[in-house]
Formats: sequence, C-alpha cells, structure tokens
Amino acid sequence: MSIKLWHCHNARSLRPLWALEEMGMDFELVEMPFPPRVFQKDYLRVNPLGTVPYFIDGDTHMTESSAIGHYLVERYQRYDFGLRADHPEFGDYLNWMYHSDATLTFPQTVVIRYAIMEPEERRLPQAVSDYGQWFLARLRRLDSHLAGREYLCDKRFTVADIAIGYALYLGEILGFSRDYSAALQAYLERLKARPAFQKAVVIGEENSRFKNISLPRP
Ligand SMILES: N[C@@H](CCC(=O)N[C@@H](CS)C(=O)NCC(=O)O)C(=O)O
Repeated sequence: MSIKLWHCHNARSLRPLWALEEMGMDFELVEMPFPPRVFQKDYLRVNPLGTVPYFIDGDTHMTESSAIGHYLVERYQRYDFGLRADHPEFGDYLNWMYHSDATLTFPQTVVIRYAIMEPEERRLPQAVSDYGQWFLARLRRLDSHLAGREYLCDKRFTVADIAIGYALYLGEILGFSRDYSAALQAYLERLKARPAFQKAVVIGEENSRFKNISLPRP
C-alpha cells in the first residue's frame, strides 16, 4: 500500500479521507489530536507546516485538501468521481474545487482561530463576527448554482461536492448552518447521508476537541 494520510477529526483532512472512502481505495491512516503542532509535536517532522491533511502516495507529497481529491481522480483515472478536461463543465468543476478552500473555508479558519484556538486574552470578537458574515455572504454563488441541481456538476456526485461539502459541514459545526438557505441545507444533508461520509466523519471522534463548537452569536 503506498497511500498514507494524516488526519484530525473534522479538520480539512476529512476531504481526502472521504474521497478515499468513496473510491474504495486502500490507504494507511494516521489519526491525530487537533491541533497536532500542540498535541503531537513529532508530526512537525512529517509536515513542518503542522497542518492536516498530509498525504503521501509513493514519491508524491501533498498538503492541500481539495487538490488531493483532484489528484486521486486524475492519477487513478477515477472519472466516476470527476470530470475529464474535455467535459463542457470542466472549468466549472475546477472552479468549485478551488472555491471550496480559498473562498469558503478560509474565512472560517479566521473564525476558529479568534473564537476558539487563541487564549481568551487574544480573542477578537470583531474578527469572529466579520469573518462569519463574510463566509455567509460568500455562499451566495453556491446557493444560486444549486437551484434545480442535486450536485455541482454533470448531474452527479464528484470530488467537487466533497470539497464544497466539507466547507458547508465545517460551517455547520461552527453554528452557521442556521443561516443557510433551504437549498444549502438540503444539499448538505444529501452529502452527509452518503455512507462514505458517515464512515469517515466518525474517525477520531472519541478524543476530539473539534466538534459541537458554539460560537458567541452577535
Ligand atoms: N489549504 C490547506 C489548509 C490546511 C490547514 O490549515 N488545515 C488546518 C485544519 S482544518 C490545520 O491543520 N490547522 C492546524 C494548525 O494550523 O496548527 C488545505 O486545504 O488543506
């Protein structure tokens, strides 16, 4: 077996873990407490950034959760979970893949840092509130895209749904789903009902500090 994934419960490493489960691939999983740079310092020898995911496939080493799904589709020709470059919706598919982390997960990480991770005296309620609103505003494009669609591209489930679905799921953990539209809520429920998601999401749950987070509401 050459694929190895380092993972923390509910962190972005859920994206590649979910993708590997969907594809039924063999892999070795290293599950760690979050954040590993504090609770598993030897992980810094594997990934000096201290972030998860960390993914190895032979000589390939990757740290970007959405890119790993894209890699798996291309490297293993798993177009049952992705779109080929000559597909008319290929650009749209790639856009959702990148949108998932750069546009939708990034503002949530500012919220997590300044509401939860920093010690009390360094917390920034203004940043938590502003970046929370920013995240919700950035869902506008997804919301209108989902009108009349069950999945993002090609009328079927792909790794783009995993990438975007994780951003919505993280928002749910942080309490933002109260403000999701009915279409976003239904889409998230559809994704969470998948057996591969249900198998992946519970891994590491018993020792996790990264669940049921309730943020101060404005
Ligand atoms: N852009 C990267 C970000 C990876 C990242 O920042 N992961 C977070 C977890 S969601 C992390 O490991 N944080 C721990 C830390 O910064 O110490 C991705 O998409 O995977």
